[in-house]
Amino acid sequence: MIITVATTPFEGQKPGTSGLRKKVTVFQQKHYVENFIQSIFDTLEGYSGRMLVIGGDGRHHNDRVVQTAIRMAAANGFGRALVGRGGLLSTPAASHLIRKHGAFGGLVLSASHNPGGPDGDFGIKYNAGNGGPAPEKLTDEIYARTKSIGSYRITGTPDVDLDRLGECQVGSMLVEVIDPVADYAELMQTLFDFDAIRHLIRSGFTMKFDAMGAVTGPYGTRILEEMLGFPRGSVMNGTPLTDFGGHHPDPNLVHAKELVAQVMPEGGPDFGAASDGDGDRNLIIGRGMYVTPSDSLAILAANATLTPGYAGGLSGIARSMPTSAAADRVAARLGIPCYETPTGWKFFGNLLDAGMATLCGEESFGTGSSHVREKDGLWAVLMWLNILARRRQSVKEIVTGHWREFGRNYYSRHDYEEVDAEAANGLMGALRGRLGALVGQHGITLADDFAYDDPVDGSRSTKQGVRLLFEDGSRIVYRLSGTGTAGATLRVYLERYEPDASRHAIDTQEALGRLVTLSRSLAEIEARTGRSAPTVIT
Ligand code: VG1
Ligand code: CO
Repeated sequence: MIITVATTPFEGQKPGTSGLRKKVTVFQQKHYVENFIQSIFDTLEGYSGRMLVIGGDGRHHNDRVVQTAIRMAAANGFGRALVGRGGLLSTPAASHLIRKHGAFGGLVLSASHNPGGPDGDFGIKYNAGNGGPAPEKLTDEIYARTKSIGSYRITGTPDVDLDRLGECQVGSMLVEVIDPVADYAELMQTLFDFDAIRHLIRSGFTMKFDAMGAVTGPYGTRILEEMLGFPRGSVMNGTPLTDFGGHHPDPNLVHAKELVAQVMPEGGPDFGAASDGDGDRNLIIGRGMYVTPSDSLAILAANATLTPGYAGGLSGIARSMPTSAAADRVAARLGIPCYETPTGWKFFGNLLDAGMATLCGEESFGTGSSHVREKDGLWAVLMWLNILARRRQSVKEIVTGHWREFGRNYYSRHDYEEVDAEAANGLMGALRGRLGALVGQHGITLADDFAYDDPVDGSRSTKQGVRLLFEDGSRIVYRLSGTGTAGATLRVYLERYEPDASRHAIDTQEALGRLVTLSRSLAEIEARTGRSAPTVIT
């Protein structure tokens, strides 16, 4: 039943910040998916007879790749495959399943926040036995293998019926199609006080959750509406569609505008939230108050003990380097360490496994904890709901109160999307070449290219973003995206700390105005890319 198919390498099968991401049309080339999956299997050792978790965010091509992955897992000697019904699994749910069942690893099919549909993007990520994204060492090995691959193994078996729960045999591998939501929902109940949230709802508290036509629809509907009792319709865009209903499933103020328009005005619901394509990101808003992801991490950390899962306190906090230092202030107050890692969730894995950090966050709408090894959108929503249920204050009151206590880190990210790749690399190269010369200018006290030494395994990751630190504690950070599929995206991160509560109500872009102007001139953004302004501001 096992067929060995001869193949030749494809160029550019290099995993980026989070897996291999390309246009759907690239993945549709004959052997493209097979080459990459076989390269993953060839790089792993000891999986014979073990379990593989398989699922994705339901975007175009998901169904085909799930079937291919099942056949290849069977042909390569896995003993069992756990597959979400309909081929669906959110990224955090997949992480949980790997951990819960002691699986060898998992394949998560998603291009996350990137657009879907036949002309959109597709992606494949490999998660290891701890439930977390493959570390850099492993993705480097996988990439090396893609360059020399000569054949792959696959069974000649028919498609598995993914819509029917239950077991079936594919070659010598047992396939189990499971409810994608059940285990995850059970885990959430162990972390949060669902009764307290039910009380809050009965007192008249309202919310809207925007699943953006992506994978969190079934998770949000089951947990928020059916289990907690929010009225039907609280979840919007709750049916996963192959093109996300035309949504760009990136939960920020620009792409979640339907939600923002409902929640921000007077008379809107008390709380609004959204998640991305694969369910690992979160957007949190209250009436008249957008919570930046950096602030959200800090506020969750400061209030964590109000929730059952974290009542015993936190061992530490970790944030990606470009994320604001708001969480650092909370960590200092709590007397726990705060770690600064490169961008991408894979860098949190070791800290979580070692019990050194409990909460982690990224400025890119990613927050999570030691409950899984991925960022987790609905987890963040439920943690906010639990805190709101205990504090009985509005989101706005909680956020402004936090600023009064800890000071406010004004924060914004400016993205220059799809710029010419050569120009973008030239810009970064020029900045790197001038690091020494920049110190002393404009109050810059430190200019470097961020490098990270993992405190657990000692590995070093270099070139993780150019940082400019100013004498008043402000920062500008420049890095190129590792998740885009067309040209290059330059991300510029801006941060300024304001301790004075009488200056906490300034518009963010205005508060950061001087830094914004400087960020453009210092890096010669317009001269080098032809862009006088960013395409997305968050
Ligand atoms: C972006 C974010 C990063 C995040 C990554 C994956 O990466 O900046 O913080 O971990 O996306 O998120 P980049 O390299 O484009 O800046 V997800 O939800 O798209 O898997
Ligand atoms: Co995502």
